Amino acid sequence: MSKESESSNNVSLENEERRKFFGKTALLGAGAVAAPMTATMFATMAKANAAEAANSATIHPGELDEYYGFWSGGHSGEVRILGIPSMRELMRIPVFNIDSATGWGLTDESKRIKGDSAHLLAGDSHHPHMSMTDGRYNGKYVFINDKANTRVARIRCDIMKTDKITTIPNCQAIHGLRVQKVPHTKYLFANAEFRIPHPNNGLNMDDVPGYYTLFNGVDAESMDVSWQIIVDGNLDNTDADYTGKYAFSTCYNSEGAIDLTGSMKAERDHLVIFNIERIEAAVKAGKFITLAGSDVPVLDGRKGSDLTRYVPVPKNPHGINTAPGGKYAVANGKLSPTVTVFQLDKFDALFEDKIKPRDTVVAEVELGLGPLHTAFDGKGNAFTTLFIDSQVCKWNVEKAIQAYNGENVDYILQKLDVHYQPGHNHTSMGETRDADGKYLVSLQKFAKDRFLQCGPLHPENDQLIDISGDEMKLIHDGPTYAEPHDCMIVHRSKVKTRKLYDREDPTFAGTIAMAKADGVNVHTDNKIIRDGNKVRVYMTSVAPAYGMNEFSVKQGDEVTVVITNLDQIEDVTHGFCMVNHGVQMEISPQQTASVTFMADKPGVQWFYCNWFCHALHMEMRGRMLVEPA
Ligand code: K7E
Ligand code: CUA
Ligand code: CA
Repeated sequence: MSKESESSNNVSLENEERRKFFGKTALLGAGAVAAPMTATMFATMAKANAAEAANSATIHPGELDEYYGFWSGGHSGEVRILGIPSMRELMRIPVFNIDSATGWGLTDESKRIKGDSAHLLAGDSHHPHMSMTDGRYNGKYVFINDKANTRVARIRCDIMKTDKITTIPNCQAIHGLRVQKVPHTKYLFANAEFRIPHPNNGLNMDDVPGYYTLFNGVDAESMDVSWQIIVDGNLDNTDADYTGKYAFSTCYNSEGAIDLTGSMKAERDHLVIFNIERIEAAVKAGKFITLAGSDVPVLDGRKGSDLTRYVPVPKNPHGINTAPGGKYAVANGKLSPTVTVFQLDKFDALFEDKIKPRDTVVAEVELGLGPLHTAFDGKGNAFTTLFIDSQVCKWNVEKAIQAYNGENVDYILQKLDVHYQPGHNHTSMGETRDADGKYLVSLQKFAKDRFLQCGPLHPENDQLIDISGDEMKLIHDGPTYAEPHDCMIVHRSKVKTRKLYDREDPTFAGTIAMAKADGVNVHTDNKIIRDGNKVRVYMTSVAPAYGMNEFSVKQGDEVTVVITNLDQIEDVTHGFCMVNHGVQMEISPQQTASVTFMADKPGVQWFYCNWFCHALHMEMRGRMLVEPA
């Protein structure tokens, strides 16, 4: 049974006293200040405010967090799970990378999941997003893109392991990735960023105007690409609405340039809006082409198409974020100090050509320098990262619309310094109907002086901000390793994980099927099957011993070791490492895992368990004898 955290009851007496004292000072500071405050007084007050907020969010040893945070791992290629508000790293989920601890990328099961890209050992993950039903997280999957190798992947939330990886054909660099929110996540929407020649056969490099890129709809269950849409310009970030009818993507290179200055020439690039119903109808009606090397339907969504609309937006816009109510979406200007607010119920009229593209814009207001991404509290307020100003700007959407219409209202509510240069930010449940306005995480690209020096390479700095009151309060600095671009914060009630594997789990069904074909029951048998120069070694494990403590093969054999962990106790994970063979893997309770290697060195080769499992863990080992050829 989960232990409830009672963080709010843990404020110490000392802090109670401090709260009273600084509470008064804060009141003075907010209103007409009686006596001018010195810089030192201000710093002390800010510190105390932060300390007070931090205390209310402290998760003491043994207590559990209220939220799961899913972080991308950037060019480490993985996904990480953090607890919020503690910001403790709970788990890493290898996806596009290889992982020595779990054997991800080394085991036969993970290679099967990686499929045609199993030979690729690197990745660049940016945007983790959970599957939804009716605009709410459904706890089923987390999806993530790989910009480096044009892939998308799916993580199963019951076991928190990657179970599907798909390479998107006909394009390069999947960047923006979001899910269809309503009625459920039928599609992942995946932006290919870089424009390329078609066909990309090495004969047309200089035909730059002929380059194009594609917006992709990926079936969330099969993880096959359902359709691709040719667009004008390139594609950066994407999001979807709360009716299920539209997805939309920002473009920073409407110029179609291949160099930096060229992509900054135009004062406005655009948001391209995709009409999902029309796209599906066009695919059904067979109004598509296919491109060399795949049979995925490709539709033309360039300007003039009835599948898309293009709305001019200043300037090299980056993030696009739908507000929880579903009424608005906000594009972040990056090279323009503005955010552009779209009223989404105007999109129907736009597609019926009753209004002009810019008529969907209800506000375009200045926030500060370098707006990149926006998150929402579900109470009408938005939080935008200002990369160049190193700030988070809290602003009110309705007030911004009033100001844009010429009313004299202050739409900016607060600017909070963050350290330093924020990219994405995310609020608790903020991309769903359940946005609860409790926490904001701001992901900074630079840590500079915030942590102990660790050489020329610095960590990044993820800051936790309490947004439950009128004022944002910075409460935690959290160093992270390269390079979480994005995260999402999911209430723990939405996630139900297994404690043990199901013996028939589909992630190792292929291995069990192989065993069956060999006449082996992996849950009872310890057996060696020779098949020409392929040898399959099936063994069980129960702490602290493998079911087999020695076996023999011949030099030159291709050996597959299949291990089934029969332990039924939560947390008793075994490992398997064959010394000097670059082979190791995780075998969690009731899991079957396998790894294949060449027995190329004659002699005695020790293997051992490398996940600490028992007082006699060191003794959990055995010998492989390789007879000389
Ligand atoms: Cu802004 Cu890849 Cu979402 Cu980086 S992206 S910050
Ligand atoms: Cu089994 Cu360590
Ligand atoms: Ca541009």
